[in-house]
Amino acid sequence: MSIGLLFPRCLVDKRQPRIDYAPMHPLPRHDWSLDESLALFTQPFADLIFSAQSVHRAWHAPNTVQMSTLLSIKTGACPEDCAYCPQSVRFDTGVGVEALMPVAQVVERARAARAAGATRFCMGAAYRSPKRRDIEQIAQMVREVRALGLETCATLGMLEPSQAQELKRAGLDYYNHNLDTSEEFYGQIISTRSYQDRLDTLTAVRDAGLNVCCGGIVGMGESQRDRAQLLVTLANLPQHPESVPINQLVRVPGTPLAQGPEVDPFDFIRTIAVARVMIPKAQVRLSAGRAEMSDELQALAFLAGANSIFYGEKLLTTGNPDVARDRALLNRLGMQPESAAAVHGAA
Ligand code: SAM
Ligand code: DTB
Ligand code: SF4
Repeated sequence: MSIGLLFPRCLVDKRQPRIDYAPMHPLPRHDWSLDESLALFTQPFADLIFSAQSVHRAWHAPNTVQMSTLLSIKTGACPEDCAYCPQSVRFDTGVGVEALMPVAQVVERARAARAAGATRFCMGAAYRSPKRRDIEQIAQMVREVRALGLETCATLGMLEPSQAQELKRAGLDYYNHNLDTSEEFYGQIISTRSYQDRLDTLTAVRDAGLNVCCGGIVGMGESQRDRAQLLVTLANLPQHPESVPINQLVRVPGTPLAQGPEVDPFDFIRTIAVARVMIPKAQVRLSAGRAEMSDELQALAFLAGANSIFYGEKLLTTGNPDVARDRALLNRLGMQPESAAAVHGAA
């Protein structure tokens, strides 16, 4: 192990006052065991944060945050029974039903997101899987949003290979499809589709040449072992996801998980840190749940290796910190948003 991994250079070499950890890290691995993942989770907190921060600095600009804005392009009345979700038709959550948005309206919202400083626009739909005519309309959204110089992301449920290919041809950059939790715990949260269905969609997305955005939710009553196993599954995919959203459950009244226990904030941060260590090149996104988090907890998440957020007042149906609060937080931390120029070379 390099001494640089253990001590900042400023402590081992007095001639170099610059704090530079310059750790030597091996290439990303795809052979993680559950025991190794659990060993990371159970390290003393400071040791885990140090490992995560070291890995983060080896692969990423340490003070840059990628910002995605979400838009629900089709809301509510979803036939699936995901126990966390306010959009399932089975739960009375007060979420209104809205048909697929017209393209022009989506483009207007994307333009506003770009003006506010987002570099990626993520279109979410409450589908089990999209129909042919939906894909045609969404492909047009993708073409027009991408023409604005934004990266495009969509999350539409399960996809057939041909649908993934059509979205790729339209210029889609990322597809979000979360495994949410371990295969073992999954059955307690969702009964209307299998873990294998999720993995099959991830394969279709990858084979179409799309970037994969895949992560999970902390706070559904899962154990540390389930969190560790989810990260093993993600890290052992043939190719790591480019983006890993770590959501804290938003406990929406009317959903079966509304009354669940609160997550220990340190356990949430541990999940981010272990994701950073095991999937080192990915953008690890501090995702849902930020509206309930203090600035200090979010700073800890960045320290643990999160380098991406959802940006804008709304997630899909629930709230998110407003733009002014996020701007102020990044400013106070001396962090900056990923620049638009870094994305497609756009203005
Ligand atoms: N219907 C599609 C699907 O499930 O793949 C796309 C939209 S769905 C809302 C996208 C993701 O949002 C889910 O996989 C889940 O991880 C996350 N999500 C939904 N409700 C949430 C909640 N209450 N708290 C945290 N994350 C949530
Ligand atoms: C993801 O991992 N989280 C986002 C996005 N991918 C689609 C969604 C969070 C949804 C939170 C509940 C809501 O606003 O409806
Ligand atoms: Fe439907 Fe997606 Fe919500 Fe599940 S998470 S109920 S599939 S919108």
